Amino acid sequence: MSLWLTNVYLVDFSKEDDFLSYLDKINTPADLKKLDINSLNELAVEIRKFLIQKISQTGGHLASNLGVVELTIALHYVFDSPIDKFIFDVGHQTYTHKILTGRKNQFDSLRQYKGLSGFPKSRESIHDAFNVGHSSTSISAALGFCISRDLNDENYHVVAIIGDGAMTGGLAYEALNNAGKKNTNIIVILNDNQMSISENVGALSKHLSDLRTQPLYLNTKEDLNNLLEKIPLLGGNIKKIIGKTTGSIKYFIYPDIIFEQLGFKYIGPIDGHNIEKLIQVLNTTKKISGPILIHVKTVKGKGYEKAENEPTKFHGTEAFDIDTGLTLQTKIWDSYSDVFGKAILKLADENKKIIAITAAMPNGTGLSAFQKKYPKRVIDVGIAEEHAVTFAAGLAKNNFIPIVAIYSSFLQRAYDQILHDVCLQNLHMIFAIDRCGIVGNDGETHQGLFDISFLSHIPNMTIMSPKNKFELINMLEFAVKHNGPIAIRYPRGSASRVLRDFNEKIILGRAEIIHSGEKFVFVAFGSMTDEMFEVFERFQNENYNPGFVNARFAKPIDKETILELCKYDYIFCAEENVRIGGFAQNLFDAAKNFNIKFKNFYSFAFPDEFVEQGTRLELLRQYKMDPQSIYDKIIEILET
Ligand SMILES: Cc1ncc(C[n+]2csc(CCOP(=O)(O)OP(=O)(O)O)c2C)c(N)n1
Repeated sequence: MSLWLTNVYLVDFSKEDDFLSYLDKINTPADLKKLDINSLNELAVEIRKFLIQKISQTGGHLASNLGVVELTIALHYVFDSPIDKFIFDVGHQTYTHKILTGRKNQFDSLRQYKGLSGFPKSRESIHDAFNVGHSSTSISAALGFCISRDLNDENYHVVAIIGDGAMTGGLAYEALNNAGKKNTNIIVILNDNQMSISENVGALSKHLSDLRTQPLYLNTKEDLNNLLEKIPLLGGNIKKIIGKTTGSIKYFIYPDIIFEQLGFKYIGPIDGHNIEKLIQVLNTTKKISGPILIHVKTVKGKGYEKAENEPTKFHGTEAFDIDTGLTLQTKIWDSYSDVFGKAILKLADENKKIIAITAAMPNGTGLSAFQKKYPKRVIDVGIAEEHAVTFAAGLAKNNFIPIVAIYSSFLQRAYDQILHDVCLQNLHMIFAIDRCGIVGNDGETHQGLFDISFLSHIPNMTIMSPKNKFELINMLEFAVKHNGPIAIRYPRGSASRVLRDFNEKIILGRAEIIHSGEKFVFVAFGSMTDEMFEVFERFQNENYNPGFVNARFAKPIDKETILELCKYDYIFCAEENVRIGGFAQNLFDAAKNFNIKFKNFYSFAFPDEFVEQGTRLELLRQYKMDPQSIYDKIIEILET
């Protein structure tokens, strides 16, 4: 049992009495500041054990959090939160920060309905300076804090903490470019573990690994002399070296470092697991003015062997067994991502023009097998959704068939690229939109509840959603043959097998009539088919004869579909999207455009608000979209 923490981070589990002896005493960052270095190191061991135990029960972002334990301790030791501001990028690595800021007792509810969020939330704590969940925002937000601080003549430190993965996002460079020429004190900490969710990609990643191997951070005069002696070996790269003493740290200005060229003083690379050195560097940094970037090297999954060996698997994990590292929930059915991955590989075998693009999520989107078989035809662009779409548009313009596989909430980033670069030119491109609807534990930053709305407004765009796994395969085949931009949205989790015997040929804009009934009809879009069909069957058992329609398309919707629906007195639609701009609204507008009037029209969809974390069922119940609530509402309507 004691073997799951690696090397020096090993805890002796036989001494149960000692467990949490430091952690128990830490409720605020001020408590931390009373500890000496040895105690801080002990505390780091306790935090690791705490994280592994808690996350093994709740699930969560284990590997990323294990990597920043020492860094977070050092930050809270040196700076004075909440006066000083920590702006975390993505925010999935803030568990130690939460522990140190009075939230350790809430970890049993981590990522659960009404529980502790897995991301920074100002409503949870004054120590969470900026809410986040999507990548590459930290430097921009931090700069906003800095400039407002300067305008108010205030005096505090602002620290952005960004991973090397998040640093592949364009927004980070827009911020660096802006900050580098501002005479403001901003500290950026680059947490470089060489990993995004999967291995990090791109030229910057290569640049960082070059930096990792060069001892640019120097602590003693000896180090400096040693390096100077080695300069000829380093070739002409170093144009200017300035050894500068500020407190006990010396740093080099090394003009070939991208951050230096953007106007930042670069310090690093620093061992991100050495608390003493981190404290020393951060203390010195506080005294240096202007934009500073500290390059910290960490190991993703540090301390838990299984996570160190498989950082991608443990980036975000379900509950797992600590000894074996195996997830507790055994998977019965394929997920939609799995179905997509297999189907697209088959299509790619048949059509050499098919190319898949992922924004740093080859595993999550189900593209791993395709990537393995055709490495040149699956392109991971990094966490760069905007670029992914415009890059794909270039491919499409040259007669390739790009399939852009991106989660719904991250595709929000690329709205203008979809509009301006793809739809305006009516390019044939497929958007495979995963994680549509409720995503569960990641909460409001990750819910995929807006894609129908933001895509529906764009001319030329076609939007589909399958009722089950078989229809996803048919829709992909349809999309490859279609001419123009086309989106297929599907949810997280096990792929449905409902209505598997219904597979009428797909016709653009046409719904699939599952059952022609009388008086009222259910119209289900995509992932709500299961729930609506359950309600439909219940009514059938109660001797009603309602109709049931699988919508298939949110845009366009053809006249035949409208003519079929308008024969009913009541139409009940359901979709996992916000109501505004969603499928039902499109259907209603389509009828209007054909000068056809529906008699009574109802939609079950999400309201105009952000939906918090919870399981899909918990949230469907909260928003009265679970089968029982839908049934009750329909009875109420029919009886009034
Ligand atoms: C815009 C956006 N795209 C994708 C993601 C999914 N995502 C979450 S964390 C992550 C990798 C982040 O890597 P890094 O910044 O290096 O942090 P690490 O987990 O390695 O510490 C990705 C791709 C996201 N949160 N936001």
